[in-house]
Amino acid sequence: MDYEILKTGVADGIATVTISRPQALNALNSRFFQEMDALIAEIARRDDVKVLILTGEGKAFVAGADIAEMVSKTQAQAREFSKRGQTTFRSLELLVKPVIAAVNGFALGGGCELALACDIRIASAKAKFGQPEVNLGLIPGYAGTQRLPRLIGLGNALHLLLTGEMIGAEEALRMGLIQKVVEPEQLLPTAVEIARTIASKGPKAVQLVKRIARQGLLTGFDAGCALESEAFSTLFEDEGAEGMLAFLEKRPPKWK
Ligand code: CO8
Repeated sequence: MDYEILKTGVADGIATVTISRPQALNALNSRFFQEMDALIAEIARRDDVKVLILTGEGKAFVAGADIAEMVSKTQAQAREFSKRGQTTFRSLELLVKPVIAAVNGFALGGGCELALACDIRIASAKAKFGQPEVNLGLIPGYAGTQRLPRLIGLGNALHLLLTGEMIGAEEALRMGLIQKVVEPEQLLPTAVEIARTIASKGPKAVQLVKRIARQGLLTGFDAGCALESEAFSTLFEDEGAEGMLAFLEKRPPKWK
């Protein structure tokens, strides 16, 4: 598919994708979801991509779902629009390769929900986060009511969801919504540095960590531990054997 909204670049195992619809603060429209589905499928199959970085062009990461597109929807269409977005964001979460949100500016409504579906969130000191749907007489529709409490606890989540308040990057860091705050010019270099670190590790181990940590939150502790032992053991006759041997031989590992 030809991407119009997503500007993509791949270097050194890292795909950097910029959401580019700055005239509407990168608001999420139907075209975005088509492109995002295609992008996720492409990243999944490309052997030259190990980590995905998502960022936004201009002063927003994403300022929410496209209100101009949503305003005329019927109840049935709104349900479909919500389910469509939930499915795309779930695919992003299930993508075997780690995804880093590099939040450059406004991450509001659907934009905050997009960041929540990523694995790691870092932000520019200029970033602003919020779930302002209640200001519009709406609620989040891309699983924000579900991911936010799981990520930052019910009290913090309800505070954001009920007040619609916009918070800065430092407050988001304090709540555990994001993992790091950096100066704006350091945002992409920092994201790339984190991505490079991840890309240098055992690729199967990285994919298993993502899958099992996420799965265990859904299935519970004991089921998660069972998955962990199973996956742990599969690495022994695989890249784990090379990793441990390389350590003992005092050399860098050669991953397949
Ligand atoms: N949708 C469509 N257009 C938008 C959006 C948006 N979410 N946000 C900004 N824009 C447009 C503005 O209309 C404006 O367009 P124009 O220049 O043609 O007038 C342009 O982007 C620039 O925006 P502003 O002039 O408003 O820029 P400011 O710097 O003054 O303000 C804000 C920036 C504070 C971010 C402001 O634009 C704003 O409040 N935006 C809306 C934020 C919001 O409410 N987001 C939540 C939307 S609802 C949602 O995301 C629900 C998700 C689940 C959907 C489920 C499906 C049913």
